[in-house]
Amino acid sequence: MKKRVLITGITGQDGAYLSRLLLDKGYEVHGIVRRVALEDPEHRLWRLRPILKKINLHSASLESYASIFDVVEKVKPQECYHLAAQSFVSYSFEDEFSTINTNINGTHYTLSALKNKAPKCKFYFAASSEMFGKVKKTPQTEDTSFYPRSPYGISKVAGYELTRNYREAYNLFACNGILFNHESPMRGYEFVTRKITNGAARIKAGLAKELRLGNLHAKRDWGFSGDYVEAMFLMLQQDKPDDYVIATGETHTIKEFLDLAFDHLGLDWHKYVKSDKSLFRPAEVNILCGDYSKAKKKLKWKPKVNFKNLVKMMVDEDLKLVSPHS
Ligand code: G4F
Repeated sequence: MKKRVLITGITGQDGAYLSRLLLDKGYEVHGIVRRVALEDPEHRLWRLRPILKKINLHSASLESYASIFDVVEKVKPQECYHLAAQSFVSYSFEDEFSTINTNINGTHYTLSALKNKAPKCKFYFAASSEMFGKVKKTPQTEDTSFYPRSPYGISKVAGYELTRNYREAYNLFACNGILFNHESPMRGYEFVTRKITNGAARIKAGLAKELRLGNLHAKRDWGFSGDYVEAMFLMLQQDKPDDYVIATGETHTIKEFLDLAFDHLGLDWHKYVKSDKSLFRPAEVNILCGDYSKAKKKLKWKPKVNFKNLVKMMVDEDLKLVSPHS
């Protein structure tokens, strides 16, 4: 009998990589999507297109306990990866209520439905390095205290605590993956890495003349999503549930990302990048750098794709997309 897995947020970057990984491992993959996604698969399910026939999609909303409960009752998963969230930090400042309500309630509903209908199911929560916010120390470990700087970060701290509490109070096999920024050619266009690689490719192809960005001084620890979903999987294969930092241990500025991306195309970014004050955040996270020693020791996990190759991979794929016939 195949193992049944339920993935919330299956339409996103991580959902797409994780479903492929679990299909390869012989799982029966179920995913929760919004009803609108099923009505508009061309635009909303593009990341899943090559595997659509191999997975089972269920319509439900993170805002409705009843809808999550129904799917959990129907699928009775043995593993559940809760990736769904309003995950764009910048937008969380504009609509803090919906970010906080959806992210916290969605996590709570999923945990509660599992407790009631699939209490043996192993649960993974997509926690985030945004929880460290105004960092207390560098590099950040599982023991570094949180100081979130955005409604998004606050919602993730609450999700993290809910996950821990369901583990301690209800004996659920529940893990927090404290994932640092992770990117890929399937990254959404609103995040800075994809905005840069897509922008650079469009400039190279003559489709754009400039790229407007906000704070170029922020530092991030950027890894590859394909590597990070393996860590999620490994967390749920352990004997005991626990929390893990998943990172590369390296930090780079947005400027360094620009250098590599534009250099790769033989361009000088200084000629094209324009500073746009409206893209600065009201409260910024200046530096993130993760220490993944615990994951290395316990999960035997380490990142495979380094910063330079990640940037190159993303630029190459974006160049193909903007100039498909060259
Ligand atoms: O790419 P970003 O939007 O990612 P951010 O805010 O670090 O969040 C991502 O990583 C988190 C893990 O730490 C996840 F939890 C979260 O869901 C998401 O995946 O911005 C990165 C940095 C920021 O400092 C931002 O101010 O890039 C800076 N930046 C400068 N110009 C910009 C821009 N960010 C965006 N999105 N767009 C700009 O034009």
